[in-house]
Amino acid sequence: MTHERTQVAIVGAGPAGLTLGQLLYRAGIDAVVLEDRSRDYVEARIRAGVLEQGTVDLLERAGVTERLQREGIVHHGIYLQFDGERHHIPLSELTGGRSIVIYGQTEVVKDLIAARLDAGLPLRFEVSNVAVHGFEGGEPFVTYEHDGGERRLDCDVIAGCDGFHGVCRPVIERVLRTYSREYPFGWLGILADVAPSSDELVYNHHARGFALLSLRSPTRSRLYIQCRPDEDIADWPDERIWEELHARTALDGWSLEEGPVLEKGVTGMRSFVAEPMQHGRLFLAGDAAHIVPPTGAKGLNLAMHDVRVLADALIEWYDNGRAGLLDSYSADCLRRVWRAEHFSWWMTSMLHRAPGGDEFDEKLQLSQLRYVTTSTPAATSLAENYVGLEE
Ligand code: RFL
Ligand code: PHB
Repeated sequence: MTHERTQVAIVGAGPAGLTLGQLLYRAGIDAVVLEDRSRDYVEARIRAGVLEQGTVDLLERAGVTERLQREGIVHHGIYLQFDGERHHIPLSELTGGRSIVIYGQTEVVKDLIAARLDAGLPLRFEVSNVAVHGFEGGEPFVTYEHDGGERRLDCDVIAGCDGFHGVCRPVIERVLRTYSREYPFGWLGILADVAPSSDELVYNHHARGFALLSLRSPTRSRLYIQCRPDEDIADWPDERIWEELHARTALDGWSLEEGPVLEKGVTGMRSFVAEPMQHGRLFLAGDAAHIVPPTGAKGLNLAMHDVRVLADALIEWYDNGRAGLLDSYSADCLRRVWRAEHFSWWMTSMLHRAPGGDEFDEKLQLSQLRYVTTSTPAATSLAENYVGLEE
């Protein structure tokens, strides 16, 4: 068994783990990041695309925004489409000038990995059998296998940034209270090699089901349609996906441009929160602690907020010996988590066709959509949640 020591052991090289690593590095705190997948796999995974200003600011603090500043696309609004009409929600106008930035999570992750490796900092891909120990006392450590050998990593603190299917949350299951909701639908998403047909994101309510028009760049569209949670992607040749997208987004005087499909997949939808987000010296951050359905574009942004709070708490602890911020870590994160949980659930309920639902449900959704697109206070509420509430 090879022994090693660091200050913070970070499990998971997603946006949460990698950003935490950079923030700590910049504060002079050592960390080792362990990831069970390969670098290629992590850099190819297509996920979120909408960054709140607070997320961009944090990446700036982490020193990884050179490409984001060049390639990120600032949006000042979104559209809600229903009943054959497209309505604009002017996010910036309603929130005192705040906006969102379109830049793929995949690109954020690539930038963070490059920064970490360029700085010569430890980031181990393809580790296996990761297990966390000793966090109930003062001497936590992580064991894992790498390059055919067994390793032990001693540390002061373990950051569980290993996503929803990771190992850190299950080991403290008995001290956690969990809250969850499964939705009876999923999203089928495609990345297409075609310029976006709309200048801003379009969230579509339709009798056939929800559809979303998003983008990754001036030449790449990202499009989603509501589907069954267990939908078999093999049943969806490209022509059928485009047909469905056309049907759900049709609008007089506007048309959806098609292009080669570069990637496609189905993702289930759930809401989930585990409380508290800490046990002893083990801290959970990001999807390891909570999940939101993607309709509010909040998952990545929440993960970034968690690691900001955690980094500040660790810096305070190492620099001044004060544990106050570490002790309040969970409570400080959960306030924002629950706001995002509500917003994501609300957007999801307003925009998706509920299987088994009836016309009454649809009438309520349409009434709510009409309200948020005609009442300035209602639109403002949506806008301030969408761009991300201030602390
Ligand atoms: P991640 O990204 O899942 O990273 C966790 C990492 O841990 C690794 N891992 C392990 N490593 C070592 N040992 C183990 N035992 C391990 N088990 C797992 C994993 O391989 C992985 O590399 O979690 P993190 O960092 O908390 O980041 C969270 C975000 O990825 C997630 O919330 C967002 O992608 C959610 N999301 C969106 N969020 C937004 O803010 N805006 C959006 O527009 C948005 N769109 C989306 C989304 C998620 C989607 N999917 C695929 C669920 C759209 C979609 C379709
Ligand atoms: C995306 O571009 O992947 C995206 C955008 C907005 C969402 C969810 C996903 O609400």
